[in-house]
Amino acid sequence: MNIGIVCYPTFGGSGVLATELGKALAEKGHNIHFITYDQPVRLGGFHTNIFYHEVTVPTYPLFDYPPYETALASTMVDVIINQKIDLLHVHYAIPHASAAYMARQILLKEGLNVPVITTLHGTDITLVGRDKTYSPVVTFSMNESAAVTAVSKNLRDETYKNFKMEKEIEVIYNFVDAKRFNKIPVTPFKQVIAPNNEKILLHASNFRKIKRVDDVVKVFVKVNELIPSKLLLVGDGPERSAIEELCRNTCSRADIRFLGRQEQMEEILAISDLFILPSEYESFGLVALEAMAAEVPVISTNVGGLPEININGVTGFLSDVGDVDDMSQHIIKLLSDEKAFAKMKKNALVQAMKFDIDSIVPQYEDLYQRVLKEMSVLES
Ligand code: GMT
Repeated sequence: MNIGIVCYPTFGGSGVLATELGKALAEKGHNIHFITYDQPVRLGGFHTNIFYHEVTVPTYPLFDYPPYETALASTMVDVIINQKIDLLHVHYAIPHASAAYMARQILLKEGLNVPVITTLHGTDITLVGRDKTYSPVVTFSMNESAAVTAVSKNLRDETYKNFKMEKEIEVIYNFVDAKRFNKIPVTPFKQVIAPNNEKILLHASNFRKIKRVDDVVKVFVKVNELIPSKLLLVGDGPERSAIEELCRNTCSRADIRFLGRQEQMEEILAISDLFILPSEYESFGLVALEAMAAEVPVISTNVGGLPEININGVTGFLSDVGDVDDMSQHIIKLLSDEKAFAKMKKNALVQAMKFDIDSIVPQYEDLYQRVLKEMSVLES
């Protein structure tokens, strides 16, 4: 199949998932055409059947807001015609689903019927998409898609609750390539971070308010009082300077390291003991799944899709949003019980395997086949 994938090229989970899906489909022989404004961060090196089409948005003095959606729809039309695209898969509804609708209408006039599949990732529904500034367009373009998928049951239900859906939403969970996260021994790196064999706690996010990174620091401070530990903070975003200040005021500079944005999460996970994700909401929590694939138990909140991935008392622990006492107590207890900790690490990997790339990617392929079949039945 010739498949067009539209996503955000950044470090966000939706872009990461879309890129990993494209790479996996290319491995299976499909031709994958990424259409976005920058090279997706996880794309990496050269792949024979992966192509990247950049969306450029010309500026003009009249435009206070350059019209990205129009440029995106026009690029979609161009790529679909010239690369003979069979199907367009857009990740994150805003503005990808509505741009795809526009492209599809243009192509229908040319006698080309290219179905659009929209995958909902989270904030496109729960935060941004629900805002009345966007919701009529998001609702319309979801309903006009040939199929809509959500990355968790919780996100599916939230979408039904908040939008007038005429379309059924299929759940296709996010996935992880567990092989990539086999613990790689990285002793020298570990020695630099934790020279006295301290425990290593990890958090990774885009440092937005919804991630509650301040709770990560508060939890760490409590744990470190009883168990000598180090905290690694991966990522960057609007809250970073406030978090740096909180760290300066509450703990020793030597105990916390800001690593910035990182592509090689597997190397950092390989030296980590626990992953902390205290978010206000996560539709899924792809980083938590990657942690589990690296046998790193997850201390998370109990919101959104997180309980579908992180099983309380089995693969990690779930706490109420903001309950830093509960989170730190779970960590202290777990790190003090070697046997329970070892078991939880194994459980984390077993659970992550349920979301392995080899079982999830075929679900997308089946969906593509179904959509193309339904379309050809309608046309005949
Ligand atoms: O978490 C973010 O802010 C990034 C966001 C995105 O769109 O890239 O992540 C969302 O999609 C990920 C991939 O499906 C999910 O794992 C994240 O849980 C989800 N984020 C939220 O729901 C807040």
